[in-house]
Amino acid sequence: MKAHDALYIDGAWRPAASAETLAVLNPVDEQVVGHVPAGGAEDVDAAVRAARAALPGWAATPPAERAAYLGAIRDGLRERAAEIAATVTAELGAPAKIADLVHTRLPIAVADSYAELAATHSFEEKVGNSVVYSEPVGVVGAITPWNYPLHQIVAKVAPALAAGCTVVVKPAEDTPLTAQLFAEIVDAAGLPAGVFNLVTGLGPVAGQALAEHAGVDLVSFTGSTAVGRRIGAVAGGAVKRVALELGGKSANVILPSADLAKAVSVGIANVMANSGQTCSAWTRMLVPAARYEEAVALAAEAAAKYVPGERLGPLVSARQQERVRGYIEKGVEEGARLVAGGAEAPLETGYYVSPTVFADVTPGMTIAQEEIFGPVVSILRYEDEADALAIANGTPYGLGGAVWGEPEEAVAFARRLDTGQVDINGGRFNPLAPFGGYKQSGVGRELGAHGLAEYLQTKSLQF
Ligand code: TXE
Repeated sequence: MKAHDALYIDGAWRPAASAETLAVLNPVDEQVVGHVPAGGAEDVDAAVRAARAALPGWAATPPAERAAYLGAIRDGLRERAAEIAATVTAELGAPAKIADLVHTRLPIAVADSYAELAATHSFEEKVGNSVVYSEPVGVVGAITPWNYPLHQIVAKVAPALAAGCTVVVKPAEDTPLTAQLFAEIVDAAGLPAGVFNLVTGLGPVAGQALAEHAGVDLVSFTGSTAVGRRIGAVAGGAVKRVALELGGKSANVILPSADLAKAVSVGIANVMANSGQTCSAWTRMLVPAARYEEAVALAAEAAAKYVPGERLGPLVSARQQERVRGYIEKGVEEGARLVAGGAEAPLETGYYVSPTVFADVTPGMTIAQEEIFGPVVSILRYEDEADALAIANGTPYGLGGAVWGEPEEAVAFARRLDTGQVDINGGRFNPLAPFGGYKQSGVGRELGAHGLAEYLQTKSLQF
């Protein structure tokens, strides 16, 4: 595994101001797989200055040319797909199949969608006696988490570049190697110096410096609600744009008319994929009382197929493993019935947590309210549709969700959910569909034309 001992600023790999480095661990064997520089405020400042200097030129580059650069980035991602998957496996612990199918191919599809959108989007529009121009917001500070190391970066950088913005990325300290690989690909695509910059470092140091920098016009953050709140406050105080993609506690609502076996098995797979480290994961399964025990038995059986170390990868870090085990203990303490898994670590080495299913979960329990971010599913029973709706909407979050049942009924139910995205009878990922939260799950949308709009501001000329 090659790792850079430098930051990518103004079109070149440059040493950080301090010689301090951060070790990157493989969550499977707990061994060090690389070191990256611990960038600080001085480095962030250099990166933001480079992005500002590059802004006028990039903003004035015709959208079709920006689209061509995005196409080159997409091609670079395709060419180095195997390396990307291996890097994600090394620093996140994702099993090889998921590293390829989800962590590599999905962001390639997103990059592709923006290469297309940059070329086809209309950046000016005639409205009556006015012409309305969509112009780039400016310099973007992108702060990304570790759960989808490449996707989280591409979902911000691709629309920002398509819009004509320049970018400084501060990736998560747990997964900076994939970010460095992405920077290499951007570099090879030949973008003008300063359009894309990468500063690795700690959240409260490099991340905070980026969010607070006066030269940043928009902060796009994905991560915990706690940090998101602070970033929102900083951005609000400075009157700069902000996009926040935060936590979730999404409901998988199984209506009486649903194919129960399918809804349960896809529901379990949805949570176990990426070991539960997905902000939109369907962590609450809502089942009609009449079919409750049947669903519980099916769920326990489905979960047991996710063998830790085989189909189920570890969590990203010892810290996350401890956090998730703490939630499992809390679930038991509060009286939920454990039907699969448990808090005990299943393997001696690696940050694994067993696939865990709780039955008899009531809506007020901690495990039914807080984001666990591990392979843990809570099954709740409901009496009628009104009850199901109140439970589904009864958390501070509203990011994803699913409804299973007769299609018209399922759509009608989904329309009443306070959430940004709902899969009907197991929908497929669509890189053009807007993704983002209602309520405390965030502000703004990613992906597709809605994602592009986050990076644009409008100017109207009247005639
Ligand atoms: O997140 P942090 P953590 C949730 C999930 C998880 C919990 C904690 O519930 O269990 O958050 O994860 C940077 N100023 N999600 O602690 O700290 C940090 O360096 C500026 C949901 O890892 O929010 C990283 O780049 N930046 C989620 C990014 O913020 C700061 C994905 C996210 O890290 C900062 C990840 C600061 N003061 C966790 N402090 C999702 N929505 O998908 C940290 N950072």
